[in-house]
Amino acid sequence: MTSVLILNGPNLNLLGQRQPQVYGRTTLDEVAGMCRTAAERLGVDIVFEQSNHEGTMIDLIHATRGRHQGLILNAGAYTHTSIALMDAISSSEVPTIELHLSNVHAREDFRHRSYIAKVALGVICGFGPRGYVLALEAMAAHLLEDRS
Ligand code: CA2
Repeated sequence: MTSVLILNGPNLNLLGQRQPQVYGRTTLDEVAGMCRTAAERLGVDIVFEQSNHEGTMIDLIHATRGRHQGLILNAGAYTHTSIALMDAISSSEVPTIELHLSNVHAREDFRHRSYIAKVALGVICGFGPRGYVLALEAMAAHLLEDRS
């Protein structure tokens, strides 16, 4: 079955526990549950991961080769800084959707730059946890449906 890796970056393990005014009250475990329900409906397998470490994220992206057909990536603050993550996505050639809970374009200037967007199929931001489901729907459509 088509498999999608959903990878979350630094500090996202704190989701629902701190700064609810910015990131809401839904925990990352609850987001994972929403993704599992959506994946079942869409007919794709998912693996849901989180790491606070750039190198671990790079290893997980390298390991998509032969295992996962798509990557949904909320790289957290590494989005705005990491050429290394950008290079990992390019070298793995895995179709990638960049995802953010918040609307990064309505926030500080330093969040407007994304190295991930340069190598992504597309970007979804500003829809909170629902963005994960939207990203899965977009990825399933890209991988499973006629793209003409
Ligand atoms: O909006 C997003 O999803 C972000 O990727 C979240 C990152 C931020 O650096 C990006 O600019 C946008 C921050 C993740 C921090 O997550 C926390 C969650 C709850 C409490 C504290 C931090």
